[in-house]
Amino acid sequence: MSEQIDQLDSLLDNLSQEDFKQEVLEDFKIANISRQCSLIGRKEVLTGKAKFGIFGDGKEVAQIALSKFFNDGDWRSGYYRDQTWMFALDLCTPQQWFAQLYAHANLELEPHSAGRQMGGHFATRSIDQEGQWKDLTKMKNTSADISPTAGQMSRALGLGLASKHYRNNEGLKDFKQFSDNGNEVVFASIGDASTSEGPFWETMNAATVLQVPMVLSCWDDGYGISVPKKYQTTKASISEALAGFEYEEGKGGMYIYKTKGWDYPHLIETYAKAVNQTRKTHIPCLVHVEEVTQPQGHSTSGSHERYKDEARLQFEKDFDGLVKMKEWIISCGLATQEELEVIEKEGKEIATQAKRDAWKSFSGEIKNEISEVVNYFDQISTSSTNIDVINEIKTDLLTTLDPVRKDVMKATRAVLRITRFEKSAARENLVAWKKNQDLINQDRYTSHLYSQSIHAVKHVDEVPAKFDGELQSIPGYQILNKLFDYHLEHMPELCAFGEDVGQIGDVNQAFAGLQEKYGEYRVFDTGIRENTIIGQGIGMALRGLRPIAEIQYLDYLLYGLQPLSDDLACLQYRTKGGQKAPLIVRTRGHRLEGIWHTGSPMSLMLSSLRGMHICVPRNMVQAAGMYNTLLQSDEPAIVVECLNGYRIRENMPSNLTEFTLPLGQVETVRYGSDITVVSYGSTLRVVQEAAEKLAELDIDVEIIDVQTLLPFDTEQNIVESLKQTGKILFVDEDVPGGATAYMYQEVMEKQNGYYYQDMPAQTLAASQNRGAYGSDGDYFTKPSADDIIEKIYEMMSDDDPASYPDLY
Ligand SMILES: Cc1ncc(C[n+]2csc(CCOP(=O)(O)OP(=O)(O)O)c2C)c(N)n1
Repeated sequence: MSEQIDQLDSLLDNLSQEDFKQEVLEDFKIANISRQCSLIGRKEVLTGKAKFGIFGDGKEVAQIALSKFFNDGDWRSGYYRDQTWMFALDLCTPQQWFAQLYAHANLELEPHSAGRQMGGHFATRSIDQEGQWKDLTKMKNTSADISPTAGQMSRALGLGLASKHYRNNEGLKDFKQFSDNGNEVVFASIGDASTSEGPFWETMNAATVLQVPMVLSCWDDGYGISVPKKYQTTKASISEALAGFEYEEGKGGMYIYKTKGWDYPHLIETYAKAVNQTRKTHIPCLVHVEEVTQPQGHSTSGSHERYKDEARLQFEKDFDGLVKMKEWIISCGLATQEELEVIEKEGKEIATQAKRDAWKSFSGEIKNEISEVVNYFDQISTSSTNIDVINEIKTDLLTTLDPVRKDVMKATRAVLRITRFEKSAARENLVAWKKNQDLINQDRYTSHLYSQSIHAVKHVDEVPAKFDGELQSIPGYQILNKLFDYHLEHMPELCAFGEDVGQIGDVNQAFAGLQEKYGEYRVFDTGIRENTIIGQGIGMALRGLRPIAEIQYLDYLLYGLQPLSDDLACLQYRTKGGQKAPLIVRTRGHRLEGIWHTGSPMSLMLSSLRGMHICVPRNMVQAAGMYNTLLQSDEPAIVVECLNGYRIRENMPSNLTEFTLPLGQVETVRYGSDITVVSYGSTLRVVQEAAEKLAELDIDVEIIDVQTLLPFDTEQNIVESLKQTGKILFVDEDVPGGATAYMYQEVMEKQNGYYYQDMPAQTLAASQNRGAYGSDGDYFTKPSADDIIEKIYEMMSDDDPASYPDLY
């Protein structure tokens, strides 16, 4: 036994005997605090003080072992079971943990998400209040958790890849606040059942292909909610299923370790070996932690007695990590049963006190609000004819068990409704109070969808494009090529990757020759794996790099949409401005050929990517202006280039690399007096063609290119055009009711366009099926110039049939 202790001690910096003992006892204490948090947390949910609980009981010992090897600068990309890990690293206190359980919308007391995320969703704060990066090498980092199972995996790939870049890319040597020569490891964690998800396999493959420093822990408790692993995993074992990935000299792969969730010494030995190896070599590894328990079952939504048999339930008791750790400590003579019982008691007291403190702060805020409104209610009722109803509302509020902010607001709004015909200073005061609270609540619950930092897109200065001197007219792809060449030269943190982006410089040549010029750490190929291309970009951007991740065709964005929507788009929001990942997704879309190279699913993005900017340039010069803006800002965006536009010649601005296109600014590309047509992207050229033909029919069209769908016409210029023409048509090649409906709503509702129409606004989109192949397919499924001409003519004819007789 003493040999085992000596060996363990040698892994823990050869501590003195006393220090070693203290460390073990401290570990036991943290494990107990964490367990007690889980036990108390469940009660808090079942008694109604918190809404939902999902806890880390059963995973304590493994996470304590892991955290011993987690250094400053390292990153975690984990999931909701990792509370003990967070406690052990001091990245979350038990009180903060309870604050999150109660959804305390207070950043100081709940710094992980300001109450926006359900319990167990952790995030450290990488940026300060102004949005500036902190020194990430001096802190232990955790990327912001998300709930979709395996959603943490693709991001982990990028976090790990960043280390590889910082180690191998000479140009990054000065980026000292992000890396110490690439020595940082990304620690990912996942439950056994979640390894069934596609992103898990995609990540494992990419991580081993790329050889990134990832230590992946699989907490294997045998179930995904109620479904046992025999229905989840080949051979019911993730390490066996991954055997073909195992490292072989000269061939690559990953190291695979197996250990048990209750075996404290073996866990330490395993993590010591795994992490040191991975840190040094950047070879990824899996630590398959088996025989993990889940003493309280999956979550507060149900009990595990429903699906675990007697034998399993007994196993959960016998192999509880805390029980086993206690046995081990006693058997080594490091402490007695009595001494450990004292620690257990202390753990319970600490967790109980943390719960009390967190609840006191949370409920204290609400109590204050209640006493404020009740005071107003009393004042109002002195002169109100509705005194009985107000008193009833007040009593209801005062007798609500564990009231929350919603109860305060509901009561306030009810009183204001019932007293709507009354006038009193007291009522005015309550109105003022409510308005003020509305602002505060906006900040509490809906702020930070977009960056609020000084680097936000809206703060980038506008620099208009100049067309001085002799105009150079070159194909669009060459314009982008010159642009990316310049930025790669001037921004060492910039890199671009995707399918066929490296060697051939993307399928449309915008990066042609740039890998040769800047090397394989700047412009590089990836496998065909859209989900992890996005995750790769997110992880790299979280660590100070500026990735441009390419999705080869917009139609294939669906594979990458999950991390964009679940992870990137809501990153600032779910951390309330604590993390940023200014990833630029570059893709190409709209009409070209066939069902999967002609899509324009803008409404898909509009509904799933709030939090990102959606840029839809009509040509490559406009795209260049957008890239220039984005590269100066700290916000994520997707740029949809026109798939059919790369060979079209465009006049190149003389300040190509400096001009910026403010996002949210529309451009009127043709002035006219009869009708306003609003469009973007590839359709815009078709609208322009139609407008020239319509001029021959005596119809003068004004064309507005919206340029970006998010943000949308921030200066509200479209309605100004409508005021002049009285007629408006929204045209694109999304499905009917897609982005045209979105633009319609923006102009009619937000810009009050409704009041300036001579006739109802109209939309013209593609047909609702996907675009058919060939020129005929395009003609009959996408809006053609003929369709646009006839639509506009019809509108003119409805208004003035004498001047515009029916065409057919
Ligand atoms: C994409 C997705 N599908 C379903 C769920 C619902 N869900 C939450 S946890 C869970 C089981 C996960 O089991 P496992 O990976 O073994 O982790 P454990 O909770 O057991 O630690 C499921 C199905 C989810 N969160 N995300």
